[in-house]
Amino acid sequence: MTGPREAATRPHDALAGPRDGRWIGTSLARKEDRRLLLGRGRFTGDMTRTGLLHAAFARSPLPAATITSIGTKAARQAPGVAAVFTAADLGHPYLLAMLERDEFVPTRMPLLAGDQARFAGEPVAVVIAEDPYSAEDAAELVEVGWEPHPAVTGIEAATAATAHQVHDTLTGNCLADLLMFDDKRLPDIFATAPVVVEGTFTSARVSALPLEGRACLAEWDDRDEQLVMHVSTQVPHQVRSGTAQALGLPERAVRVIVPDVGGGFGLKCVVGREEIVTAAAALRLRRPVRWTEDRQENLMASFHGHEQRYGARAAFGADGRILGLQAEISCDVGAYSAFPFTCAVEPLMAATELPGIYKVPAYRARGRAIATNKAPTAPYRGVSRPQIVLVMERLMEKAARTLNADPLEIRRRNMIGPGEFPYTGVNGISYDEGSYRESLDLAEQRVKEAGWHTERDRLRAQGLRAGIGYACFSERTGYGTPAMSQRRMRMTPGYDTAHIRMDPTGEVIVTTGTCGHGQGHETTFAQIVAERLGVHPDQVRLRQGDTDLASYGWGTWGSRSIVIGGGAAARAAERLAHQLRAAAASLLEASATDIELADGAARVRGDSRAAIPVSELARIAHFQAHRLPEDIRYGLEARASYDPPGTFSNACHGALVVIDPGTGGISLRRYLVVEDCGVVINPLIVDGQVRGGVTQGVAAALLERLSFDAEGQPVSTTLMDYLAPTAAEMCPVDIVHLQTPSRFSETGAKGMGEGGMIGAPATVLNAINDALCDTSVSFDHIPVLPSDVGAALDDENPARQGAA
Ligand code: MCN
Repeated sequence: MTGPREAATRPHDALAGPRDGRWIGTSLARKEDRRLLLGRGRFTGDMTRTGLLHAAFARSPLPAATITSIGTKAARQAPGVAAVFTAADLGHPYLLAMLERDEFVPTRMPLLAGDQARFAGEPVAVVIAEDPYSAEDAAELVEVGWEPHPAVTGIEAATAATAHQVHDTLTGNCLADLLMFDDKRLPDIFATAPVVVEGTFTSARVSALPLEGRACLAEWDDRDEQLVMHVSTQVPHQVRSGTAQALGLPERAVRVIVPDVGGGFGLKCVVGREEIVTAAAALRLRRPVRWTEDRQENLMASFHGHEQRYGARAAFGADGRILGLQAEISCDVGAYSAFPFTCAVEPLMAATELPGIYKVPAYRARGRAIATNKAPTAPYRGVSRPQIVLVMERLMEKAARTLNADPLEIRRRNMIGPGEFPYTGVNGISYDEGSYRESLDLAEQRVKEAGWHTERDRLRAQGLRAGIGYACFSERTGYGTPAMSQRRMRMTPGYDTAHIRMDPTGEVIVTTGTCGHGQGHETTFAQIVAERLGVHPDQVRLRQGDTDLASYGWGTWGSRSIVIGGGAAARAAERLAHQLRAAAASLLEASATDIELADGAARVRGDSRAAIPVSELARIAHFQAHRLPEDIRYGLEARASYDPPGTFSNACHGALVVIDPGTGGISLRRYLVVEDCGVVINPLIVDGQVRGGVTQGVAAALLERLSFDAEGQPVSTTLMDYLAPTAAEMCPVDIVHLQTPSRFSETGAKGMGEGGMIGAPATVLNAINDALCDTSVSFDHIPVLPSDVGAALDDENPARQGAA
């Protein structure tokens, strides 16, 4: 165990009192690592049952086609096959994600395509067999009659006047068209502004690429009359709600249990159709059924993310201050609206949060969700923030270039500064206290001290192209129901609830509606609770991911868990602490206000002999209840909910990249993150989160792209074609913490689980453009591939092309 990271550079009055104890801020090794490193994790694909059946899906080979017939006879007669189900066999079940806005067009996502296939890979039938091989073989025998029609392959094609509509009810293939802000002064501002910069900024469609694909083992429990689903998901309660709605069951008849999850990254925070079909098969056959997604299915037919296009303009004054901002945002959301968030989550977030940390006086943004014949999108890590940060940071750089000014100085002039918090933006959002200016200053200082500029000069002298880039941003985290309700989702997430109890041996069990899947919640929640109860974190067990254990909860996504789930756990622990103090006061004949909980005991303050171990209190509370006053008898337990308004963490990233002028290959040399997520509960875990996120963001900037051919067929369906980052593409990431505690968070912590991913694409892109600063080439898209660089430099210098 090490002590707290020496990083609190800001005064921290809010943390006085019980918050200022031992466990918060400690780099405890993750409790969950031992079982995972020893191969004792329990993943859905590892689970088995007597009489287990296996599911495989027959999928559409075409991106857009009318289904004229489905023949299942051959598949049913294949060896080992127990059943085959089509949409008609299951009664055409569907999921419907709803936004209560006129600008939103509701569309159903059928669990199995019945009359139309809307993307290549869409499930059309499910085969249930005694083993997975027989199921896959038989899935090939499902005979589908197709009437293909031209696929809608992208935003341009989808919005063309002659475009085929992905759903009959759409016009212009538009699922949502949201004019969020529309300042009428903007035309004048742009007409008179000394500087106007603009660009078309695009990000490719990518995969969240969790190590473990989606998976479900479903079984019918006759005793409880319950459909029990073991699902690799981030949102067990929403899987339960979706399943209950789609199959017409009461919610109590469905139980969702989440085993260990091998990553989700947002892909698993929406409800998948295959999992419900697996459950429907188990329900019909009254036998356990398992489905495990393979990599090809994952890349082709799972949820994708981040395919967006921004046409953005910003007007600046001669002093470098931004005067106005406007953006047309189009998100290629694929064929369906994912349950429960809807496909509007990307344009809504983009249009609302684009100004970010900058003071924008006049703003207009229109965000559209465009349907295409591709797999639907899910809110992949960062959702729209990697893109909006990229747009703002590119606009800042462009303005600086036009004004011949220092790009960091332009940022400083425009960002919300110290003394301006809380700041209400042009977007109506209230930004709580952060360290925007300080994190940029510190990043610049660290970059100088570490000799990045000297290294860049040295590399340039060697004939390489080298560049340094920055990005500054905030990350809205832990937002509860009031903020979420602005989106007007029929299912509005936000709050969460924790239950806590102490057993007769003094061990603590916390049950939460959040659902960690790699973020170390078993450790950090234990740290929060242990500190409030004065016990060791090893005495605290977290129970999560079980809809029968926890009250309704909203799972883990949107960097919400430490603020909301951790806040609810802290509140519940505080109530339990109150009970412990009352019990100790009664037994020690002292006042409850004089009792302190520390080192596993309840003590009378100032009297070292008057103490009782917490385990003894727990024993008495359960086994000798008559010794306690009636109002605190009968066990020790409490429940608390938390629904905060939300809080903004912030960061400044810096990168040094090198471009090989011969091949166009781009490599990352240095990476720096100055991060402020308020009170850091566990620095070790936060650093791991930052490094993981940065790696995903670097990959989005340099490697990852799901490609489709002209007919709409996916062509990156294996890891040979879809370039995932490896250690070889990464460099060490230096991390520095600032701590500005949030007053909107029970623990002072702000979320940060997406920050690495949010900042890295803009940072790397700016570094690439800096490396090309002596040319007329610059890029506003990601990923930037070696071929892009090569082609741009060839265009720039035809002689070079000849030489190559
Ligand atoms: N933490 C802390 N102190 C803070 C803030 C966070 O110690 N001040 C620690 C906590 O252990 C917390 C973790 O860092 O669990 C991340 O915190 P938080 O920002 O609350 O995010 P969530 O726990 O809600 O996790 C969601 C976030 C998102 S949105 C994605 S996407 C993502 C991510 O987490 N997917 C992940 N990190 C992931 N990490 C893994 N291994 N796998 C994924 O799928």
